[in-house]
Parts: sequence; structure tokens; C-alpha cells
Amino acid sequence: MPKIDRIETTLVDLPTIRGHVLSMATMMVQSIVLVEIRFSDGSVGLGEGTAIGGMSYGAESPESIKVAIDTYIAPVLDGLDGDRINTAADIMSRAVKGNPIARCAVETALWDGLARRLGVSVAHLFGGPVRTAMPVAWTLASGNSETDILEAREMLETRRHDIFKLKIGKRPVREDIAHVAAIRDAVGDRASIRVDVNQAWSLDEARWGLRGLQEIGVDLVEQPIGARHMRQLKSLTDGYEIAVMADEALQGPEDAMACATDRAADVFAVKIAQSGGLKKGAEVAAIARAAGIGLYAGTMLEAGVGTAAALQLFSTLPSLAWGTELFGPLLMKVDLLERPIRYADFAVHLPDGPGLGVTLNPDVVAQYRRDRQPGVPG
Ligand code: MUC
Ligand code: MG
Repeated sequence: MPKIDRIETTLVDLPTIRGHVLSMATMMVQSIVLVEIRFSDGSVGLGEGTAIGGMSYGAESPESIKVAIDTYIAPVLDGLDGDRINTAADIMSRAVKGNPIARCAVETALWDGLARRLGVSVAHLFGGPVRTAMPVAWTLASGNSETDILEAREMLETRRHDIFKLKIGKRPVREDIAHVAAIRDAVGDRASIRVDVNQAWSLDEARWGLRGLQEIGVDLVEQPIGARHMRQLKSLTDGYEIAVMADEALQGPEDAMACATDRAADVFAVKIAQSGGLKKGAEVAAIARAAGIGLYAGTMLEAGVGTAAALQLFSTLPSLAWGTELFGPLLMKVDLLERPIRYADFAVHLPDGPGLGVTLNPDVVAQYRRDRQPGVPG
């Protein structure tokens, strides 16, 4: 039985293609933690842990993910049979409370290692893909309506995306609605328009907001109010026709259960990282499915490894009515993978090959790793 020999983490800072303006932060760089697990038989598994906007989006940061893995997860998994992923996940959740992104990164590397040893894909371990191409949204978040319109037109013309998610919540509600309306008018019925408020509105702002968004033909509003305000979210879900999606409110199966029991949202943004791993992500999706709640594959704006991991899982779900936003690698100026994930015909394509189906480009990692020695050629 291959044992877990070593768990290595590397912080990598990747510049974004433009400022990505969210209600809580503007991202000029995306920092990710790469995880490589080395097993006693020589096999290796890859994982990724990625947060958004330092600590402004959630409680984990790139630095805290690295510390959680190096200091608290690696020692308790040392020497464990590498095939026993359920045992490893259980040990991790007993040793480390919270920190779902760190646990997901390690679990991902265990799945990659196991699938590679078996010569199959991670999707295969989850019962096999039911699809290999998935609709993929692009986030318009340049902070400027005109720039967003140009970007949307280009995405439509190149057939890369016809689903746009607009990041709002930073400006007064009226200004945000005018911004969304300008984009809605510019693209007409060629695209689905959705918005993500990232918890920025109070309940009364949200009531005006949802009414306005509904009137201008927006399809969906994501996490309009604070993650903990589940009852208030339900009042919005019940009060308007526009679909309401829960995102930050879903930190694993327990939150999913509470949200589904009250039917507080119409759609779940399922994120493997926020759920605490692929297995728990699958549980969140199963709860949604059992409750008749729509599914959407969310992202923490991961680079290629984390995005591939999500694709492996979401390719196996019988229904994914709202598609995905697994576009993370496209937001960064450089790609970490030897063979980048393919985006074409308004879809993201499941990488093929064993494990996650991806390998790292060592030159790019060497050039962008945070601990790179100045002057040492990367
Ligand atoms: C979020 O809240 O959904 C997804 C796309 C994007 O631009 O930010 C993320 C996070
Ligand atoms: Mg969101």
C-alpha cells in the first residue's frame, strides 16, 4: 500500500489580466497554494487551495492555507495509506476545524494520486462523467460599464462565453441597476445575465435591488445579503420571481441541509473548496438535488489544478441546470499547466488523462512562486 511520504506546499502569485473589482476587494493578483503529495511508491498527487481577496472574502487566506497544511494537516497524515481518502478526510476534519479550502487542497491531491495509480480519471472514481463539456460563465468586473460591454461583445464574438455574471454591491443600488441595465441592453438576448452581490446589501437594499434586477430581465442574483441571514434570504427567494442563489452561505453539507430545509434559495453555487473537498461538494450537490434546488458549479477563482478538480466532480452530476463559472485560469495572465484547460464553443472542457488530467508547467511555477530567489533564473 502506498503511504503518504511528504506533503509539500508552494505559494504562487499570478497577475490577473485586469483589475477584478468585487464588492469587497479589487484583485490585481491571484495567490494560490499548490499542494504536491509524494507517496512511497513514487506516485504524486496535485491539489490547489485558493482564496479570494486575501481575507476579505472568507476566513482563509493563501498564507493561512499554507500554514494549516504545513503545520496541522501534514503531520497527522504522515505515513497514512494513500488510498484511504475517507480516513484522511476524517482525520483532517478532526485535527483542523474550519479551513475548508486547506482541507480541500489536500483531499484533491489524494484523489489525483489515487486515480493516477489506478490509471483512471478522478471523475471515474465518482462514477464517471455524464458530460465532458459544461456551459461556462465569465465574470464582468472591470469596474467600468463600457469596458464590461466591450469584454462581453468580444466573448460572444469569439464564442467563449454567453453567460455573464456581473459583480455588483460596491456602488449604491440605483447605480448598480443602471450598470446592469446598460450591459443587458448591449448584449440583448444573446446572453444570460446574472449578478453576484457578495453579501453587500442590507435586506431593504436587496428588496429594491431584486425588484430592479427582475424588471430589467436579469436571470439570477447571487448571495445578495449576508451569509448568515438565511431567513432573510428565504424572504427574498419567496418574494421575487428572479432566481436567488446561495454562495457564501454554503460552507459544507450542514449549511446546505439548513438552506434546503427552509428552501432559502432556488440555486446552490457548489464550490469544492468552500464545501471542504470533492466528497463534501458531492454531498452538497446531493442535498440540493434531493430538495429540488438548482445546481451551479462555483469557483474560488482557482488556477488550473483547482479548476480541473472541480471539473472532474461536476462532470459527474446528473443535472447542472445553471452551468458553471469555472473560468479561473482565464483571469490570470499566465497558465500554470503544461496543457491549459480548453474553453471553446461557450463551454469548458473536461481535461482527459489520469487523475485530474493536468500537469504543472515547472517553468511557470518557478517564475511565479513567492519564495523564488531573486536573480535565480526561473
Ligand atoms: C464568487 O463569489 O462567486 C466567482 C467568480 C468571480 O468573479 O468571483 C468568484 C467568487
Ligand atoms: Mg459568489
